[in-house]
Amino acid sequence: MTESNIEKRLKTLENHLAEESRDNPTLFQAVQSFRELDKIAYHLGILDNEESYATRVSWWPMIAVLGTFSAGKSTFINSYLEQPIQRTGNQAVDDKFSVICYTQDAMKTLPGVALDADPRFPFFQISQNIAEISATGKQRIDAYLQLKTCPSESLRGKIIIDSPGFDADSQRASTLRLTEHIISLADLVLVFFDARHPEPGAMHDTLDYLVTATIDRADSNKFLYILNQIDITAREDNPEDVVAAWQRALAQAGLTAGRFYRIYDKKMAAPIDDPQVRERFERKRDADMADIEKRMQQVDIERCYRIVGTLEETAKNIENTFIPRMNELLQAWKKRVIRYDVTLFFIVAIVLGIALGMTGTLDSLIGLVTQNHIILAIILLLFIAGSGYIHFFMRKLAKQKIMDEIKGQFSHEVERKQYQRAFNKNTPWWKPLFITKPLGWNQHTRRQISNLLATTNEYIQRLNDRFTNPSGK
Ligand SMILES: Nc1nc2c(ncn2[C@@H]2O[C@H](COP(=O)(O)OP(=O)(O)OP(=O)(O)O)[C@@H](O)[C@H]2O)c(=O)[nH]1
Ligand SMILES: [Mg+2]
Repeated sequence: MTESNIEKRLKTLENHLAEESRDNPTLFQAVQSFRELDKIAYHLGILDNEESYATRVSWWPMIAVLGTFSAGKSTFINSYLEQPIQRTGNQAVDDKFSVICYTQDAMKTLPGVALDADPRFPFFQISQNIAEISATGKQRIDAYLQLKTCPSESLRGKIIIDSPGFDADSQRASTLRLTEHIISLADLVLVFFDARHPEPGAMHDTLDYLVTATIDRADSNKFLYILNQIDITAREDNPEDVVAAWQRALAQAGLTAGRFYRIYDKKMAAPIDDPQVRERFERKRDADMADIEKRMQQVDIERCYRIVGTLEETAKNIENTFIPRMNELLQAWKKRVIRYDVTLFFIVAIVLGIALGMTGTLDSLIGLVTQNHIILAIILLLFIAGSGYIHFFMRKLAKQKIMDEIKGQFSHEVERKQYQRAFNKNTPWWKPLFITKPLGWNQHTRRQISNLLATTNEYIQRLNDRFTNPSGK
């Protein structure tokens, strides 16, 4: 038997998780739980055999690094990873987005299409979405994206995206769309500004785009605004003026408090002569850097909880939402079929009665069938066959009606599809009308779900032990 695509994807996912998080097996085990849930869903008709709940969660949190030209985005990433993975320089260096992910092996750069060929999920999805948003199709992915692998410990459990310098005025539409897309996928967005830039007020459009547009989002909490290269300002008579000008510009763009950091790269920094100034700069830098790194560490922890949370929610949803909803749909279908059947039965009876009565053939017909039992049998057979035909036709008609209703009721495509598929599975010709309990839903499946929920609790406990360490070990 050849292995299905979904099986291949799940195996690659498992391998990658095993390689990356040997000391944290919870996520690897979560894949097994997703597999169990898949089986239940196949049974109930919620999922197609080529689908898996595991492909609907993002397994690696994405940290996107955005910002203006030469703000030091790539330098920051290199220093975070302690590897010279990204080129840096004072001219605009990057013209592509680099998706950087963990490997045990050597550093490697692959073209954007590799994202498509690589079944490790997040890229798989990203590339699919990028193909959707860039009208020119998949070939063009190479022009915007590259994949880099890097054996840095700090990269375990996350993906970092380095982006080309941002300038709202000159940015190509496709890059803007890609930026937007990456922002929406990312779990944490670091927005870099360059303290060397003398006039932040002049960057109106860029600030609009990077600050104003992000501040009111529901997920605005995931944005950190970073003023980089502030070592340069140490040379000014009044270093605070530069920061103040930036703060004003950002406030004008809508950022009033918090999440505004000031850092510089220790290695790249110009030496600061005045020991007092140096001490002050270093202290601020270290404190802010620690905050930023903590948030980067946090996304790894958050994703563990998020994934286990999704598992739990999906399992609960089957029992608490899907089953009752399916039951309602089957009830509605039953009622509709009965209504159609009864209506048509009466129409036929009345029409026949009138026809027979008017033509006066009713009496002779009754006479005929009471004498000749063969004719009686034929008429009865015809009646049964006719009603049967009509009944099955009505079942189909009612099914179509309910299918249309499903279409109207579920605006979310994934949800709509699963109800349509399951409803279809639940209305085969042989299924008695009065059984409105969804097929495949029984004591056994119910127990499976409650076992799964117990397992997710164990996962959460284990994550708590690992990350919060309440026992003080
Ligand atoms: N003084 C100083 N220079 C820095 C700092 N960070 C980066 N640089 C220098 O600034 C220049 C630009 O850095 P990059 O990391 O290439 O900037 P980038 O944001 O990736 O630039 P693009 O990818 O071209 O948009 C390089 O020459 C770096 O050496 C810093 O904190 N202080
Ligand atoms: Mg760069």
